[in-house]
Amino acid sequence: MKKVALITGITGQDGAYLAELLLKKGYTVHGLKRRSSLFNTDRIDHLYQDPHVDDRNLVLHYGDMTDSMNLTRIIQETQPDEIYNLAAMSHVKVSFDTPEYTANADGIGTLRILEAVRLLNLTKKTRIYQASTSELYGLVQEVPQKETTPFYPRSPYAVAKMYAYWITVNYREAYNIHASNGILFNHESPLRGETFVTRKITRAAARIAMGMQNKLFLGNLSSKRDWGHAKDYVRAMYLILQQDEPSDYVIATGITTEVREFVRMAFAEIGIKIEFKGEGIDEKGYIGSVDKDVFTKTVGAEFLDAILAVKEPVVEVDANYFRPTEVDLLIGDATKSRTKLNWTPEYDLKALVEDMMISDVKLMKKETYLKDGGFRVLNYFE
Ligand code: NDP
Ligand code: GDR
Repeated sequence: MKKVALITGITGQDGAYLAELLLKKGYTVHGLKRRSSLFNTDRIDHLYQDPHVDDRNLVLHYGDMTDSMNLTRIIQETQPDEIYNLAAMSHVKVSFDTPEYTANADGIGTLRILEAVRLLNLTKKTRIYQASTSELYGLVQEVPQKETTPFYPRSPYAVAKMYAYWITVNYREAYNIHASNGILFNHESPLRGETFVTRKITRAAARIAMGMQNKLFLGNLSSKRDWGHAKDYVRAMYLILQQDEPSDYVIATGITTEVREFVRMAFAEIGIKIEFKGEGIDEKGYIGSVDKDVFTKTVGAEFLDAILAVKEPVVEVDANYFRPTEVDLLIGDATKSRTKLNWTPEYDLKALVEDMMISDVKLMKKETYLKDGGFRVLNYFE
C-alpha cells in the first residue's frame, strides 16, 4: 500500500521540496492550497498532474488554516498516514502588522489539525509533524540553542508558534498521538520567498550586477542566523515522522553568520567585493573591487563596464526594516538529530549561497533577455 501524506503549505518553499521528496519515495501526496486571485503554485508546477488522469499521486485541495470544517473534511477524505503542518504566515516582521491573523493561522491552525485527527479517530493511524522554529528561542537564554533551551519568543509570529509547539506536545501526551515538533533554524534555497533576507540579498546582487537595480536596502545588518539549505531540512522532517517514538528535534548547522557577511558572500560569488563603511543607520556597502574573470564567467562580459563604473553605495540601511523586538543571535545544537535521526546536512553556507546566486543570476538574465528582445511584463491596462 502506498503511504499517504497531507502537506499544509505545499505551495511554500518547504512544501515544494517536501512534496518532491515524498513523491520520490512513492507516497501519494495531498496538498492544501489557498485560493488566490493569481496562480500561486509556481514552486510545485513541475510536480503537477492533470486532474483528469486516474491514479494521480499529487492532489491539491483548496483550504485554509483558519477554516476548521475545511481542514477536517480534507483529513477525513484523504485519511493521511502523515500530516506535515507547514502552512503559516511565516514572515516575522509582517506578524507585527497582522498579529491576530498570525495567531489564528499559525497557532490555532495547528490545534485545528490536531483536533481533527482526534475527532476522526485517526490518533493511531496519523502521524503529525509540526513546523516549529528557532524563533521560539528569541531573546538569548543559552547558546547554542538545543531542545532543552528555554523559550522567549520575540514576535507575534513566535508567540503563535509557541502555542503550536505546546499544543502539539499536549496532544501527544494527552491522546497518545505520534505528533512531533521539528525546531528548525533558518533554511533557505532558490525557492525562498523574495522578502526573506537571504533571497532579498541574492536577488538584489544579481539585479545590481546586471544594472536592473541600483541599491539594496536592508534592516539590521548585525543579526546572526544559523542558515541551512531547505533541501536538507525537509529530509529531517521526513525522518522525524519515521521514528518509532514521537519527539521534538532541533535541526540546525551549528554555524552562525551575520547578515552583513551574507551580503559579502553573495556578491563575492559573482566576483564583487563589498566593503562596508560607517555605522548604524549610516552604514553603507560599496563595491571595493571586481574580479573581472569571475564576473565575466558568472554574470557576463556585457555587464562588466557598467559595474566597474558604479561609485555609489549599493547597500544601505533602511530603518523601516527594523523589528520592534529583534532576535539577535541564533545558533543551533542539532546533536540529538544527528545521533537519533542520523541526519547530517549536505550543504554548508558557501554551497547554499552559490546555489541561490546561480539561480538568481539565471532568473535575472532571463528577464534581461526578454527585455532586450522587446518583451515587457504584461500590463493589464494596456
Ligand atoms: P513559506 O512562507 O514559503 O510557505 C508558507 C506556506 O503556508 C505557503 O504555502 C502559504 O501559502 C501557506 N499558508 C500561509 N497562510 C496560510 C493559511 N492561512 N492557510 C493555508 N495555507 C497558508 O514558508 P516556508 O516554506 O519557509 O516554511 C514552512 C513552515 O516552516 C512555516 O510554518 C514556517 O513558519 C516554518 N519555519 C520555516 C523556517 C525557514 O527558515 N524557512 C524555519 C522554521 C520554521 P501561499 O503560497 O498561498 O502563500
Ligand atoms: P527570520 O528571517 O526573521 O529569521 O525568520 P528573515 O530572513 O526575515 O530575517 C533574518 C534576519 O535578517 C534581518 N534583516 C532583514 N530581514 C528581512 N526580511 N528583510 C530585510 O531587509 C532585512 N535586513 C535585515 C532580520 O531583522 C532578521 O534578524 C525566518 C522565517 O522563515 C520564519 O518563518 C522562521 O521561523 C525563522 O526564519 C526561523
